[in-house]
Amino acid sequence: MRYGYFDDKTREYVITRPDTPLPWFNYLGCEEYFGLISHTAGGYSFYKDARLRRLIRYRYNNAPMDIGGRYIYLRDKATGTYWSPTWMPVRRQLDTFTCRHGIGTTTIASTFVGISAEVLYFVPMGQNLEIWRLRVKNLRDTPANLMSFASVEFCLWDANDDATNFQRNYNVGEVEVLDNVIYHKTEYRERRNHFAYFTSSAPMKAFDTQRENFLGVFNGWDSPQAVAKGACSNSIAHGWAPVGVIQSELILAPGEEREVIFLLGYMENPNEEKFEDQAKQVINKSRALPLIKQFTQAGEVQSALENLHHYWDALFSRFQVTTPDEHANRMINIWNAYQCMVTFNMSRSASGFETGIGRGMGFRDSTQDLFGFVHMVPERARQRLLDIAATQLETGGAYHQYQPLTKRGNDAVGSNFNDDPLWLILSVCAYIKETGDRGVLDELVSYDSKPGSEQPLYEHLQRAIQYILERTGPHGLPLIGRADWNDCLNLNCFSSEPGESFQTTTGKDGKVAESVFIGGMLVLAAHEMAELADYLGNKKDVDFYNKVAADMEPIVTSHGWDGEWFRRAYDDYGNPVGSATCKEGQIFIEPQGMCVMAGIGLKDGKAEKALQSVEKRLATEHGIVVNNPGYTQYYLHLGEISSYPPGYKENGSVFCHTNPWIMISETKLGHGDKAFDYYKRICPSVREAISEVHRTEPYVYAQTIAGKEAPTKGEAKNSWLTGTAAWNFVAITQYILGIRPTFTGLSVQPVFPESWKEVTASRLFRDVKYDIHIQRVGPGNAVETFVEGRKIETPVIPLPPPGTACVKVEVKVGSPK
Ligand code: BGC
Ligand code: IFM
Repeated sequence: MRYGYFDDKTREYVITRPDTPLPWFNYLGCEEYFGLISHTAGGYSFYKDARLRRLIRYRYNNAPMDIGGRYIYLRDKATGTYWSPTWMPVRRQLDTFTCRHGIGTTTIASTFVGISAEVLYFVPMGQNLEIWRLRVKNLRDTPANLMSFASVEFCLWDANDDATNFQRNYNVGEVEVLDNVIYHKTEYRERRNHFAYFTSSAPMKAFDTQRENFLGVFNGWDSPQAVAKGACSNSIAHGWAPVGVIQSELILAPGEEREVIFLLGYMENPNEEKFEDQAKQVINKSRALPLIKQFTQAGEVQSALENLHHYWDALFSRFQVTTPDEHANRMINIWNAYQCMVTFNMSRSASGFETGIGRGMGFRDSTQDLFGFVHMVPERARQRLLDIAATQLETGGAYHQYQPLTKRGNDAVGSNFNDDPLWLILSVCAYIKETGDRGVLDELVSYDSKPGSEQPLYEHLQRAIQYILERTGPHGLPLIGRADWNDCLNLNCFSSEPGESFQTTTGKDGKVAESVFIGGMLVLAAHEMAELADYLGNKKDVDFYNKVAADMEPIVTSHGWDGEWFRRAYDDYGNPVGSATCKEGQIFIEPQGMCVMAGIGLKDGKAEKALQSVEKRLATEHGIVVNNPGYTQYYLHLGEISSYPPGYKENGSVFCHTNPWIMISETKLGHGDKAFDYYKRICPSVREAISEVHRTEPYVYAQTIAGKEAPTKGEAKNSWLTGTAAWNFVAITQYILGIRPTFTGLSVQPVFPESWKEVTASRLFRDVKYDIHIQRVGPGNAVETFVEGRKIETPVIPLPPPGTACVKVEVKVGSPK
């Protein structure tokens, strides 16, 4: 069942009824000011940091789930009837409802009692403010006398404190109302540098800034007493809960339409003013006034909207494809690319499932996210890499997480997730393949953010490999540490503090648990390093890294091989995990994907066998589950993985992040049909048709889909902020379509379904536009490549002479060789 449809022309998902299975979110802003917005206008905004600079208050795990946001009420004076054109929070049955979630814009429209209303929300480029453009039209043949109430509840900036420290925060809230603007000033006393403003293009008839005056102590947002009465009370908040409510009059002749613009903005006094105003302790309101003047004009709003569209046009136009499959087209050209940009901006901080006050940036998460956005924002990717690398430790290990504001590693979470450093190699190589910017390797980057410890980025990569080589276990496989990619597979014995939500101690002083996954990943990373060294002309390192891979490979294929598939690990007692000899958790997806991607077992049939086992034991109609059978009880020596009931999260769900590893592996074996079949099973656009089962947004990937052992199989959770976005983009574009950046040029080597006759693509690569035309001329995957009509002998297109704007590439797939 569907709750809307894709409008690919306008790049929007159009939700046609408000009662979706869950709140369906979108994001506003793409620079420093951000917001989340649900399809019924719930959500919140923040400046740079979802925890420390939050503008709008939002309560997680609430009932209803999504309440609090950017709400406008309309009230008909003649009857006293009031409603929200966004359905929430009043939830009056509307005559029509649509929410168009677009790229950086959300437009919610409805009609009720002969009045149509539409609210467009977006953040203009270059600005720290959001626009709500309300258009109201009188469809009646009599005049309409309406009142609008636009409202926000202010967060007292630090979202964590805001949600917990009431003995303090009921006393600190301060506002000021001056010349049609509500200023939210809390915190100005001690920090003197930031404030929010809320204003409107129409004159305020009245306002409220104290929540209790607007709602009434015992009312909710669904029935504010001021709206019921038709009048705000011009309340000024002294402590308690500051809000911004702007009441305006809308008297409309039959057929008349009016537009009112609301602005919510963030403003900082510059440092010198902060200093000067210390004595006065004032916020500099005059700084906000020019912006208010500008963005309350319809023409300015329209051109800001167009600028935003151009920004996204430019990003997306770097890679556009036409395949025979509309789902693939839609995901690659629009939604998957968009989700990759959102994970770039948000990492794992703020979503419907991440509160914005939890973890900072993940080392492993952010390095992988880069695969999906590096072609769109290469300069920003470069900076991101340098920031991440600076949190690496001198040992070559890495902090698992770091704070985006301070850019320092997080001691509380620690550093011994032993796969982490290897992701930096894959990520830096992806960046250089995309850009050719080998100079990045010479950038001096500190270790553990310590001044004086700076070394070239290349050395960071070398130390990452060294870190693994220095930490191997009894079978010669890499030690797993706290965990590898699977954060919840905690095989070592770490003493847990009393009061921790799950226990990871076995009471044995364990240090020997090993990871087959990291073994495979080391082979992959060492191959990358060898290729990189070759590109740099460094023969010594080529040999060294080839040897690292060659040494680990036989260890993986002996101790890491179970007979039908790759084992997952060895626990701290030396017993295999992910083996037919185990009672539960006999097979895991991760080592099958990682080892085959690393090229292990391609020649001796192990890869083929492993993928057959994946199909037999793990694949379901909703995607491929992470392990099977799921653990039915808690095991101290396995840790958090077994804290989840079978079929959920790391214990047997379709952990979508890993599915593209199997898609890529299938292409390595030449199985285009199988790869694309797996692609479609978790593809949001395909699953749109079963939205009532899938439940999260049909336009973006979720982290997990409940697995075959779960009572709610097929139900997705934790949408938006997941490494799934980047990896699926890589699987479909670089492996199934085969359009893959390499150090020496763009390579085109598709492994797509036999039934596909033709694919075209336009790809900007190192400032040159590649017009690619792929045609199937026969079965199989062998290619013949023509550049500007001339046949070339490899699938890698040589870099054209400087100044070349466009290169035409013809690829014939299935050519008899
Ligand atoms: C996982 C969670 C887990 C957490 C613990 C996350 O990355 O997705 O399942 O609870 O890490 O560290
Ligand atoms: O690999 C991790 C990732 O870093 C965060 N989310 C969960 C994944 C699997 O545990």
